[in-house]
Amino acid sequence: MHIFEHHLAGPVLRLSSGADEALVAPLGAHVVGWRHNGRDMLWCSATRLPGKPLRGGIPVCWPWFGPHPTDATQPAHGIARQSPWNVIEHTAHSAALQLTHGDLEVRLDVSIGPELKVSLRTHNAGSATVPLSAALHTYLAVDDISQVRVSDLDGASYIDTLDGWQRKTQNGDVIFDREVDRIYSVGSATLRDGARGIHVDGVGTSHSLVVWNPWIDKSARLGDMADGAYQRMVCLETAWAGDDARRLSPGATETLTTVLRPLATSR
Ligand code: TA6
Repeated sequence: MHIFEHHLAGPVLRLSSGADEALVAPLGAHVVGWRHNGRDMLWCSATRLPGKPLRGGIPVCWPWFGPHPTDATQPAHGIARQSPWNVIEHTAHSAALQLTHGDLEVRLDVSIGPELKVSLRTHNAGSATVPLSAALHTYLAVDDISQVRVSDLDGASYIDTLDGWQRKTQNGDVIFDREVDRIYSVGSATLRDGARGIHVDGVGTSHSLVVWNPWIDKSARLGDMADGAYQRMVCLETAWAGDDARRLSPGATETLTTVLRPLATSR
């Protein structure tokens, strides 16, 4: 098994497809890097807070998204991203990792090709129905936030978590000139960043997509985002969040998938 040391994420698996590569840390089943056509497609912080997950890549938010629904002492975005997962498969271009949490068994599959595909499959091995929310919390790298547009959400409804969780309707492109933290009732979105672009697709497994940029003040409060780093990242997160949170019956299995598909560079 080809494992090497990442300077911030610790031991990581390397996946490759031609000159492209992806890095997956068994700690958190955390995709911490993806290079496509010689470019870093995912943003990662240059610093890491002690005892906190590395900010960036594709953190796994599971088995709850956001604050714990009833217990404020629990970590935000669940336990998966801070847990050691078992590596159960590793080929040149793919990896599978597994974690058990109570009656829930979860498997993460990552594969690299012309696109990056990440799937999170949860099985309820218990005898009770379990509430389940999650997100594949993808931090996309962008050249300049002022040029970024999310171009296919016009008319989509969303929850604005920064404005009393009010339900609103998107008017035109999503642009970033302030903190944005919204749960869109869609299954996919396309981000354009100047001549580049990427399509984030839940391939029918999700009906909620979180769009987040912390902007200046929130970034400063986070402690692991350098000054100005907010200008080089946008999160487009395929999720089970808001109205799309799930309830998993005994014996049931549900899968949340995100496919990240680079668009041909437009000149
Ligand atoms: O997905 C957006 C969000 O829920 C934001 O509200 C912000 O909290 C972000 O996730 C990062 O959360 P973290 O716990 O990783 O700092």
